[in-house]
Amino acid sequence: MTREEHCSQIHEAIGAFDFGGECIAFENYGSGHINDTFLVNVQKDGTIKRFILQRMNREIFKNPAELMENIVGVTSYLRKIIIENGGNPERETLNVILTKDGASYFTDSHGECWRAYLFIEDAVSYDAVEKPEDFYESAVAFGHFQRLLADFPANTLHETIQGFHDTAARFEVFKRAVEDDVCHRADQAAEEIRFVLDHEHLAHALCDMLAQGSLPLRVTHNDTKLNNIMMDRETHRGLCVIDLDTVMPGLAVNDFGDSIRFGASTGAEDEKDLDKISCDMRLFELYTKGFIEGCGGSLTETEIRALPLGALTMTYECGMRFLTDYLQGDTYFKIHREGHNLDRARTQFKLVKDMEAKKDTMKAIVEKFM
Ligand code: ADP
Ligand code: GN1
Ligand code: MG
Repeated sequence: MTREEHCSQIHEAIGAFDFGGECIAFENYGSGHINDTFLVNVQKDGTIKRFILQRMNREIFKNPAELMENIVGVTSYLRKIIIENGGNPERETLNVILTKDGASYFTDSHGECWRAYLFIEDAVSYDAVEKPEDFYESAVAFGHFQRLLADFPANTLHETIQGFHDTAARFEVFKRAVEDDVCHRADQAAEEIRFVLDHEHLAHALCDMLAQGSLPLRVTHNDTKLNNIMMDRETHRGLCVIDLDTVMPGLAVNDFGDSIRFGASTGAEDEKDLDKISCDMRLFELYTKGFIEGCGGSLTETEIRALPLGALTMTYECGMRFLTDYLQGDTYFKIHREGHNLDRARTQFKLVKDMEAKKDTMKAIVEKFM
């Protein structure tokens, strides 16, 4: 697609939504790995209002209607509770902007699907922890999010990505990718492949606990990266949990673990210098405290004890997903350089090793909060 075609596709999408004014500018926005995000400026009566416009990833989200049904369901549910609690529903939850036809998303002439949200003003999302207190606040907010959804009718939620955190199933997909080696990249990743195979127990531990009934299924976020939460610029509180594409029944310990994987790492997810990568136990402790508080006493003792395992599992799983994508030719996660997914996989495995070495410390930390 040429630049002009690309621009005209975005204009077509902008024209479809009921923004209540005239679009005067748009730009690429954010650093998510999945959707294409744009910031749209709309002028009305001399003032500028901002919106988020997203092209949903059709390769990944096969059923946009079901996806948007989940998001509309969850955000309207949250909206009610926020209003009851005297909060601001325009900032504390995502607000879906309908199309001029009253639909929750728009399909353009190329078959691409788009949605729009109110832009959450005076808030910021971080790609790395800048202040430890912010990480603590994000933990409270992610825990609170789960608690708010405790009574949401889980049976109304569609599974937007099948087996999203079924680590055991992902292990099978990984093994197939190694066998098929469609891009002839397995040689370059021999050490990382060995690491995944040697740690197969991590693919099963939580799945087994779930199957045995020792961990409850809850409505969880499932993608609790630090940049999936908007922090209030002024109060520094976790304001709004965003990126709701994977809100589905899941494990609380996975929500905890995914946050640790990303936010408690001392380096970026794609850092090439592995000496810079470790799991910061001070951040681990802050997050643990905040998450348990945010969950408001709803976590069981078994869940709390399994929090370190959640961190290990999510980090292992994410590394395995990056490596699978590298082997399959980078078709899932957006990449910005050659070998990007392999670099990402390497940081995750370095983190797993570091967490294994710090297992007793993590255990002692969570026990403090029992
Ligand atoms: P992806 O699925 O690609 O990660 P996200 O929904 O997380 O997409 O959006 C990408 C980024 O855009 C977020 O990390 C955040 O910085 C920004 N963003 C998304 N929605 C909003 C919003 N409603 N208001 C302000 N910023 C937003
Ligand atoms: C993706 O959408 P984003 O960038 O917040 C991915 C997560 C991974 C993460 C790794 C739907 O999250 O599962 O943990 O990248 N989301 C999806 O950074 O696959
Ligand atoms: Mg995101």
